[in-house]
Amino acid sequence: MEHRTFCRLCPVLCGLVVTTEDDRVVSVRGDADHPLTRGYSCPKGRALGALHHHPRRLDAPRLGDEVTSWDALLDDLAARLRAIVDAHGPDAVAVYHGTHSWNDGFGRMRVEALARHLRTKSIYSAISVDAIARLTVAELVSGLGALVPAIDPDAPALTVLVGTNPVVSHGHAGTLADPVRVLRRIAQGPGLWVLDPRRTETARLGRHLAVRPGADAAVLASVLRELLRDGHDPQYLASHAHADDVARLRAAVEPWDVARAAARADVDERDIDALVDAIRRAGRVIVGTGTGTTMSAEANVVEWLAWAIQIVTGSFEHPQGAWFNPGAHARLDRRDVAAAPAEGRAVPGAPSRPALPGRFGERPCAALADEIEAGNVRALVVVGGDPATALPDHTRLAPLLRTLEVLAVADVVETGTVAAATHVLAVAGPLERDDTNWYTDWFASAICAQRTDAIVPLGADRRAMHEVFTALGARLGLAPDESLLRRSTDRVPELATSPVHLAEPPRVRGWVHERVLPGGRWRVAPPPLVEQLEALGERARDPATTPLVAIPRRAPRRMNSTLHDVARGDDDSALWVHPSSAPGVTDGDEVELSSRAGTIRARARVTTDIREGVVSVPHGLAAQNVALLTSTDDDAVDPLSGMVTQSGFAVSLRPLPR
Ligand SMILES: Nc1nc2c(c(=O)[nH]1)N[C@H]1C(S)=C(S)[C@@H](COP(=O)(O)OP(=O)(O)OC[C@H]3O[C@@H](n4cnc5c(=O)[nH]c(N)nc54)[C@H](O)[C@@H]3O)O[C@H]1N2
Ligand SMILES: Nc1nc2c(c(=O)[nH]1)N[C@H]1C(S)=C(S)[C@@H](COP(=O)(O)OP(=O)(O)OC[C@H]3O[C@@H](n4cnc5c(=O)[nH]c(N)nc54)[C@H](O)[C@@H]3O)O[C@H]1N2
Ligand code: SF4
Ligand SMILES: [Mo]
Repeated sequence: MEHRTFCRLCPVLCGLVVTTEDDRVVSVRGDADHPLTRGYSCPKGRALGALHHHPRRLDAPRLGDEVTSWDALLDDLAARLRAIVDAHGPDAVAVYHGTHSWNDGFGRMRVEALARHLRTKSIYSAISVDAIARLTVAELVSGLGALVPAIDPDAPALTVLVGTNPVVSHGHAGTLADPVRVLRRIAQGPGLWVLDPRRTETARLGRHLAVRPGADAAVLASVLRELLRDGHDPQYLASHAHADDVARLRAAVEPWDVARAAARADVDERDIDALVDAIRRAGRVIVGTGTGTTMSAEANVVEWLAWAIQIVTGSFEHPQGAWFNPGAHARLDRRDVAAAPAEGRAVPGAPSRPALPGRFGERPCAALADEIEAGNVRALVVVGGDPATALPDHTRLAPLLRTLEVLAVADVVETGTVAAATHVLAVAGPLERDDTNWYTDWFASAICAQRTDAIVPLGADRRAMHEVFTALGARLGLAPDESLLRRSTDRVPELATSPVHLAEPPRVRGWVHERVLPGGRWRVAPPPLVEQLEALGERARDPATTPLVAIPRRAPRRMNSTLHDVARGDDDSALWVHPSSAPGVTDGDEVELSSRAGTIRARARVTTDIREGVVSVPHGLAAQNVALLTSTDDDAVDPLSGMVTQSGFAVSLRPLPR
């Protein structure tokens, strides 16, 4: 039997054809008739069958290690949560949304409804260890944190990528199907520039600047400084920014001349000059960032400067610039959006770390260990995430997870977090559930709503996540929601007759200028970001003086920790290091990498594809868990966003005896 569905491993949302024999998935391939992705798929999506039949698939609900019935599990869980709320208040029950929380549309709707019903403010998600700089800057500059600037694959434009490797990742915020084809077209046409300490698959397609980590802001500031002299669009700026903001922006980047930026980034001045010239010639530009920058200590500043370059050149929503996906379900382009005040909407993050902000209805993951230690969080409900692998300060957090009165984990396979769980919720995987891209439509490369039916029957004693949380909610006084599975068809009526609705036109431009920007103007120089740029200039620790820093990277055949152990998923665990930064280490040697927080062991890949002074560490592995190296100390957390530094932190490397 052949079934059509869409992939729920990442927000590219590829259309797939899944072939089954009885209840076995025998093959998964791209769907050539799918209007959004036209046959494209990647090795992760094609491994969905391997995930479904994973040797350590969760088959049944468990109380700790004891298999039980769903009724017994949910009765016990509900009683414990109720008791904790009664004794300690609702914030003692925390929820952590991981990657596959967003990807299970109906499931997440029910989890959110339950969290609202309980009135807990202890909401955590991977956003605060991934991309919070992006939302923070979007909110400060535009008034709307949900804005995601994206490449239009059908309208190639001059593109500068900073700290992102879309050939592997398919993009960080705005995503790309078939990235090699799209990026090659950009490189051969208007031009592709890639700033990355590593010569990545993406860097090979365009012009590569092997910048030193921690110096992206300097490079972008110098580019902006030059463009503000010659290369911006004065008419656009006069009508879409406040003159005093533009003056402050000019003053903020003034100290960053090209020579200073080049020295800090350890790149040739002529390369920066050439980049400026390319932007001047094209007139408009897309500057896309990624986790290489959102995880760095300068994340907010980089993000802001990337936006500012696009604003001063009048590029946003221009046919040769980035567009903003209004969401296929929300269609923000069809309503009025209330902009956040200029200072944003931060609230105190968590009682034990009051200096860290809470943003967008969430508390920062950086505070989670402290919250557990302080007894503020006593129950943690983990939804589609693996905090034991993904969250920082593993050395402290992992033992604390085991002290929780309740650790309820909704997952599909055994993980480090499941091993510590008191309540294991064996939920449906992507092929076993009805679904909608309700939460991930923002990131697709076009305005596209999708729904799918389950295409294989629920195996063993698993339950769909929305049913599990509906049943748990019922025990805690939350009424079921009969309209749940109709929500996407109610919002997008076309989905009632077709599983994919690609909007016409598939991309809209102009709605942010018309509906979002207060008075039609960008706030191009938010004071907290100007201050952070100033501090960067004064920072005592110049990146040049740190001999070795660690930077993150993604692997082609797994999705963070998912698929690391099936379908050739574990093929990318090596630490990339330049020969001059690893004296005495030969390619393939076992090495030890240490930070002030901890140590991991891995194989070294000694290569000139990475610049000196940098070691590239994969994310998502349990054996080489990079979270052992990260810290949540105050100096490792950004005070404006609550983001933990996971890129560009100091490490040392030593060979292990052969
Ligand atoms: N040091 C360091 N830390 C990092 C990063 C880094 O690069 N370096 N990266 C950060 C980033 S960008 C992110 S997004 C986070 C990721 O943080 P998490 O989302 O917590 O981690 P994942 O590894 O994506 O965990 C996903 C979990 O979902 C489960 N799963 C898979 N499919 C399904 C499903 O259909 N339903 C359910 N319920 N569960 C499912 C998987 O088995 C896995 O346990 O980690 C962050 N942490
Ligand atoms: N195949 C695959 N795809 C994925 C994932 C996966 O695990 N596997 N994870 C998904 C998730 S959760 C996310 S968040 C996205 C992330 O998507 P991306 O942000 O594109 O992630 P990466 O592919 O790791 O690319 C980050 C790049 O930044 C570079 N870098 C590191 N530090 C710095 C720095 O200081 N400056 C500069 N200029 N560059 C730096 C790294 O060398 C790396 O090449 O990918 C998603 N897609
Ligand atoms: S690119 Fe993303 S959506 Fe497409 S097949 Fe790969 S994991 Fe699935
Ligand atoms: Mo992520």
